Amino acid sequence: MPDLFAPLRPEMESIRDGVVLLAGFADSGTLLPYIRTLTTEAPFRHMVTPGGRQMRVAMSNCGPLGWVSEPTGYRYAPTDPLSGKPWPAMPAVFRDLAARAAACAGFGIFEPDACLINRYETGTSLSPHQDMDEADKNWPIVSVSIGVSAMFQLYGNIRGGTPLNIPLHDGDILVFGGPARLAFHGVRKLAPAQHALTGSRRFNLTFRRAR
Ligand SMILES: O=C(O)CCC(=O)C(=O)O
Repeated sequence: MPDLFAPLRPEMESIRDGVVLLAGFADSGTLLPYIRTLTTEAPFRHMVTPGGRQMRVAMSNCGPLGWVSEPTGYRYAPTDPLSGKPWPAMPAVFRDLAARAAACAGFGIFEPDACLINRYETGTSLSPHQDMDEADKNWPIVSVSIGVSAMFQLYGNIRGGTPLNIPLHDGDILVFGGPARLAFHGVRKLAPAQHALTGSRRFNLTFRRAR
């Protein structure tokens, strides 16, 4: 069933210097079967932070490198610690989507080598954080929203303050880089809602260049 609230045509909005929202840029119907296959190979799991807390967002990865949180710290790993096997390959449609989004948003060529796959259930939030584990911060971050809408919270480059609340809907892509590359950001608790393709869940693909 088509999502009656999805925008008819993608729209580009400059949110602030270095942050661009591409509304309705991605087709979740195309992406979801890949997410299902990838997470059969490398299942979603709740990683543990260096502080010993289990993350509420369930995560997996695809691509040459995967972001991992462990009691010993955060890192990019070529293999899945659960299986010892390489992360599943990044599908060409994922890579192309991320590259097109970055180019459209004005960031030029983007060649991601890591795709973090996030899954949110009702009530799940993501605490404010900076994406700090990548070697070269000149590459942007490309973040794709799928399913139930969420409120993304964008802060400045230092912790705290009042966030800018950005509603993200199915198919939206947020690209941030340049002066906003190290902006703190998080996601508010997912409100109870239903999406035709994901039920009560939200998925997010975060594309990064780690090395
Ligand atoms: O789910 C989102 O929209 C953001 C995800 C995120 O910030 C991250 O994975 O670092």
